[in-house]
Amino acid sequence: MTADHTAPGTSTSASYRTGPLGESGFVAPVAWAQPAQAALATGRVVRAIRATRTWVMVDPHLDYRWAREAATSPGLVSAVTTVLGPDVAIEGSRLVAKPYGEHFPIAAHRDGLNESLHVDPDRSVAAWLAFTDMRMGRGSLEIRPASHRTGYAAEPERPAPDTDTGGPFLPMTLWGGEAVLFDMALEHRSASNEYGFYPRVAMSLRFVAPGAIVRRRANAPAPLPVAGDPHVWPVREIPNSRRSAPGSAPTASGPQATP
Ligand SMILES: O=C(O)CCC(=O)C(=O)O
Repeated sequence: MTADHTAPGTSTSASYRTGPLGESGFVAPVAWAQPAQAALATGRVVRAIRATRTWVMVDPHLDYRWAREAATSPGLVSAVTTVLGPDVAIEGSRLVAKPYGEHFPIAAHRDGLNESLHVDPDRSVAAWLAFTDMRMGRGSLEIRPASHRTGYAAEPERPAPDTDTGGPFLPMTLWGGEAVLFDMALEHRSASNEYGFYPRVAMSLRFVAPGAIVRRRANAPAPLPVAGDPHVWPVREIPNSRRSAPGSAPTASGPQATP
């Protein structure tokens, strides 16, 4: 395989990348709201969940004011532009609410590379926003520090044998209103909500800098610019021969509806 056929963020040997967030591949906590604001937003999320009868929403930042306000909060956007530079857009988002007591784990995966999306992890960053407090047993995000260093080459369940980045998953302990930024190629997962008797609510976002998008599904909504020049978002297409990257879509085996 020549360098010409190696997609951004992939590695085929023991060459490691560092990425925009450094050796650990994550930074936390990043404040995106005051606790009271996060609680207010959670109330709106719960109303939307009841109205739509779904625990998982795709791209809520396009449809809901509470999601747009959270995604564009000054604290969050400032942290993202510090990492990616002045021009930043939201490529996509996902809201996951987990009802108390339901079996609803999300399997280990990496963001930014699946059958309908490929973004360059060196020009993008993922954010996970806690709306509710994320303490022990609440089904918080668990990340595997430094697992991004192999790029997209290593599957979550089967790290490449030449890596030394394997380690335990680290549960994120966050208050509502706090976020974690992490490398698109960092392995992460979450468990079921087994504590607290009320839903746990979080929203994940994919932020991109210009040139980060390698491939997206044809009908994907345009990236939403949130900082800098809004006229810099051409989608860079890649040849069909390079569209066979291994999928890494998360599998949520929990409830998809009926809140
Ligand atoms: O909110 C969660 O439990 C995890 C969400 C996630 O991993 C994702 O959207 O990629």
